[in-house]
Amino acid sequence: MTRLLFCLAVALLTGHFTNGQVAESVYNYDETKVGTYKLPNPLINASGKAIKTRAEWATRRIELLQLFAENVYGKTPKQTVRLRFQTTSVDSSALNGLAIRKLISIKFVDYPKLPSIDVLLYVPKGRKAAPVFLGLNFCGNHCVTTEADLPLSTRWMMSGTGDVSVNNKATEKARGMQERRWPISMILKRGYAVATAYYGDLEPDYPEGWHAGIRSVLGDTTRADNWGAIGAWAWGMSRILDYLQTDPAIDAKRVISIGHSRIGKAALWAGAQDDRFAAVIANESGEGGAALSRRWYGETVERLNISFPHWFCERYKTYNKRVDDLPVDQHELLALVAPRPLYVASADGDQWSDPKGEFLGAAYTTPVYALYGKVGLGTTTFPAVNQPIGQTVRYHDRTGKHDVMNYDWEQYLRFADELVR
Ligand code: GTR
Repeated sequence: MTRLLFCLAVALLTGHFTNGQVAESVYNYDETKVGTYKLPNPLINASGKAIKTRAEWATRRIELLQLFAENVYGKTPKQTVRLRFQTTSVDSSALNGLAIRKLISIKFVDYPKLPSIDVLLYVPKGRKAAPVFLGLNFCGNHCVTTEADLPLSTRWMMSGTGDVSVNNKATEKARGMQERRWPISMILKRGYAVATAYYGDLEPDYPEGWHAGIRSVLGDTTRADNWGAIGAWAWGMSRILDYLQTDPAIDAKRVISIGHSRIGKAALWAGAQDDRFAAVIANESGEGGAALSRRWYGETVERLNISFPHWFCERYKTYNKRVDDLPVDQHELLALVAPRPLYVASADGDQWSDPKGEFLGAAYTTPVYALYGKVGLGTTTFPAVNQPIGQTVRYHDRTGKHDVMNYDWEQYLRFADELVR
């Protein structure tokens, strides 16, 4: 009873309910109340010098990466980790003969106690060196497909409704649970491979989860700029890319980093740091992703840090009540993808992610793409729903809720056809 009262008091004080549920009503959804804010200029460096050339941008880019590491995501450890790629299964006629399906375990040679990253890879049959969409998944590889022979992940799983996990272990009920978000056959038919792995292989998604993941052996937990879980997930995407570079079935120069929501934040941070990613797609990545932090709308930096204290670096929390002091804002993260193609997407039923803030994040990359003679988004006018816009940088605001729908994939496939192939 006391515990219940305590939880209720905490919930009322912080607007936070358990399981990451948030009393969204206490947050601003009124455009007229957003107020004014001054964004840092990606083309003015820390000493106030204007950046005018690609060579100067190359140096500014490093500075921005450092600022994001020191203040937002934490520093990604630089040391090379020895990996062993072990193919554990190959089905040369998966999904009704559409694909070759492989399971690959990425093992950490020097840390045998760490869980491996278990990659599920589909390659379109009959295609040589396929471009690939690489994205982590929320609930284990068995969630993205109904194929009965795919082993259930044995890792820690978030509790979910309908017995999809019991005592934080996946059950058969989770099989295919997020199949709709991963239209694998549709993607394969367009000539692309799909690579995915459970984000919990890198770090289970709860505050103490780091003890069971890569951050237990890499980094320095005493530092205010130590990497957070998003950093760990992003790092994992680069390790999967390390594997993909060794697989002749894959065109490793055409690996697209993709992610939804918190995994979209990770996909952006991965694509910003690792320019081997040919393009980046952030689906409804929201606060700490594509949305401008200084815009007071929907989720806030403070809310993010209270609900998910393990996602970012400790120093990020010091900006909870003073976001205007952040030396960066999220349009500069997006600009780090330049000159590579970037897609930012929102949903009108997902105001928590601040669609307009995501749009503006994408729009304000314009001067950086211009340095490369490229048109980024090409407009600062927020488009109507279901009206994809842009050139090297693209954006849409889909009707519907916070999710990944076929509509989103149709745009991503067109974007990849036009810009990545
Ligand atoms: C929400 C969080 C968002 C977003 C989302 C998700 O609870 O507030 O920032 O990351 O979770 O990952 O689905």
